[in-house]
Order: sequence, then C-alpha cells, then structure tokens
Amino acid sequence: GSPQDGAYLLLSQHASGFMVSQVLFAACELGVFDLLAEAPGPLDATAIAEGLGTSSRGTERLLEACVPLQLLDVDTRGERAVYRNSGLASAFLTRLGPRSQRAMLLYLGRTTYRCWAHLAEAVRQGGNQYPRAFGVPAGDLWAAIYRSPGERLQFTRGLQEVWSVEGRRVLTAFDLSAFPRICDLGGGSGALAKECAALYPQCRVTVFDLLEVVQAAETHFSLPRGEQVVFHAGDFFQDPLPEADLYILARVLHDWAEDKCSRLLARVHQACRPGGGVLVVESLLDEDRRGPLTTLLFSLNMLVQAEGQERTPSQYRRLLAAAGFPRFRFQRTGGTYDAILAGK
Ligand code: SAM
Ligand code: ASE
Repeated sequence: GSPQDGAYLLLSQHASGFMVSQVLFAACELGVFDLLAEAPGPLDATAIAEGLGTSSRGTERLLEACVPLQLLDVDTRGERAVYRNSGLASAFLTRLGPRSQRAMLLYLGRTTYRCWAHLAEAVRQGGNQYPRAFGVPAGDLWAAIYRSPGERLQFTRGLQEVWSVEGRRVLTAFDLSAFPRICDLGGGSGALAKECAALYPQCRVTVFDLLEVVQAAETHFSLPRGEQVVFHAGDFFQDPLPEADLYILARVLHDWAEDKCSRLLARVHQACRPGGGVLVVESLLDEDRRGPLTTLLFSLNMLVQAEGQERTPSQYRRLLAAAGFPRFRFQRTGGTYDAILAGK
C-alpha cells in the first residue's frame, strides 16, 4: 500500500509491455484466432497445437497468457481447459472479419517492432532505423518502407484496416458534402476513399499514390464502386496533382519533417479550387504535449520508422496557414485519429 509499491507495480507493467505486444502478434501470426473462429466449438491446447502445427508446450503457454489479456475466453471441462475467441478477438483479430486489424498487427510485429529494437539509437541519432533493422541503404524513406513487393503489400494492407473502425468518424467530423471532387493524396489502397464514397454518394474521390502502390491496390484490393472512386498514380512532390475541391491528407503529414510538409501543402494550395480545402486526418497531440500517450508513442514511431512526428493542432494550424489555408478548424473524434479542415 505504500507509494513505492504502486511505483514498483507500474515499473513491472512497463517492463513487460513488450511481452504483451508479442503475445498478441504471435497469436495472430500463428492463426490462433482464425482456427478458433472456424472450429465448431471450443478447443483444448492439444487440438489447437495440432491445428496450427505448433508445439503443445509452447501453445499451451501462449493460450494461457491470452486469457487475462482478454484475447481468449477459457472454460474448464474436468481437467481440460478449452479456449474460444473473446469478443475482442472475434471483432478485430480474425483474418476475414469485416473490422479485422490483423494485417496491421502482423506489420507491427514483423517490421515496426524490429525498428523499435533500435529506439535508443534512433534517439541518439535522430533518424529512422531501417538501415540497422533491415540492412537497406539510408536515404529514401519510401524505398526503405517499400523494400520489396511483399513489404509494400503488408504495409498497404495493414494501414487500410483502421478505416473500417474509424473511417466514418474522421469523415463525418465535418460535413464534406459541399466538396464534389475529393482527392485522397497518399490514399494507399483506397479504403478511406471507399468510406468517403459511401458516406457522400454525390462526391467523386480520386486516390493519388505512388505508381507501385496504385498497381498493388488495383490488383489486390477490389473497389466495388469503380464509378465513384478512381486511382491516379504519381509522386505528390513532383507530378501535377489532380484538380479537386478537397484534398485529404490522412497520415501523410506525420511522415514528413516541416520542410517537406510545407512543400507538399504549397503544391496542394496551387492545385486546389477557390473555396476548396484540405482535410488532415492525424492523431493529434494535446496542445501541452502531455498526451495522449498513444499519440506520443506514435510520434516516437515516426522517429524510428519515418521522417516526421505527430503534432499539436497549433503546429498544423501554422503549417496550413503558411501554405495559404488560413481558415482552420479541428475536431477530436475520441478515436485514434482526429480531423482538421482547413480552407483556402
Ligand atoms: N492515407 C493512407 C492511410 O491513412 O491509411 C496511407 C497513409 S501511409 C502512412 C502514406 C502514404 O503516402 C502511402 O500510401 C505512400 O505510398 C504514400 N506516399 C509516400 N510518398 C508519396 C509520394 N511522393 N507521392 C505520392 N504518395 C506518396
Ligand atoms: C506511417 C504509419 C505507420 C508510417 C509507418 C507506420 C503505422 C505503423 N507504421 O505513416 C500506423 C500507425 N501506427 C503507429 C504505431 O504509428
């Protein structure tokens, strides 16, 4: 009951935080939640190990750890423990669930985690850790992120998943119905564009991204509403931007340092119709930079995995005003990602 006890407990929890993440990543990777989703009923550790082709001694421990983490529910049948997916797992962790977050978790486990292994070095040097973690040359950020077609697909697939949960909230934070032509710059697979098209049936959305991403998106991610959502390949720092009334920048500005953000926003301002604007979708830091913790951790992630940072509303206000978008409003959604609408 002494303050030291509380402090020690907190320290212990922090120290094992990485183990919690790894239990989640490994269970997703091995297919625990998919096996249980497809099974006719609860399974014991032996049956799960058999189904996954894993050792029974390892599987048993992994399953046991999943229970207090609320990833699995357990029942005791005589001497046997039988497992089934928790509500959380059924909602978010199975491969085919409509709100699955599994691809992002696999990406975090395979790629992000390896960059975070070098966090101290990233802080020492101030730069991302792809060279150290993956032996790729320093320099071009997207060449490092898209270092193979497989990595590119995993990143693009992982990033789209959050919009099945948070897409509606960020797109309805402001009424966008007055913007008939929308361009989602760095829009990846088009998942946010698809949500946008469903919410605003009179809008047409162009997804703009690098050629290799647009090609992967067209091959691997089917868009049923082909009329309303179109893809446009290009480099947003070099190539002409499609003309539009509203440009969406979702998790794009956080990748880049100030100079690149300013360059990109200046180009957006040039292409933007009078009366048009920019919808910035990012995780917003509190003005005093004390939180939210998730956003502070994401900002460290931009250190180890990118060139940018997470920012406060004032920081975005300054960037946008300097680029010619002086009319600024922001809405916190209560989710991970918030919305800023800036007008020309
Ligand atoms: N907007 C999507 C989302 O929030 O899910 C994807 C965000 S992802 C962090 C950044 C995107 O910017 C990637 O899809 C990447 O391919 C794209 N991108 C990076 N550099 C680019 C460039 N020079 N021109 C066009 N797109 C670029
Ligand atoms: C980026 C977003 C991500 C660049 C690298 C990234 C994410 C993971 N790695 O723009 C998704 C957001 N999650 C975190 C932890 O930042």
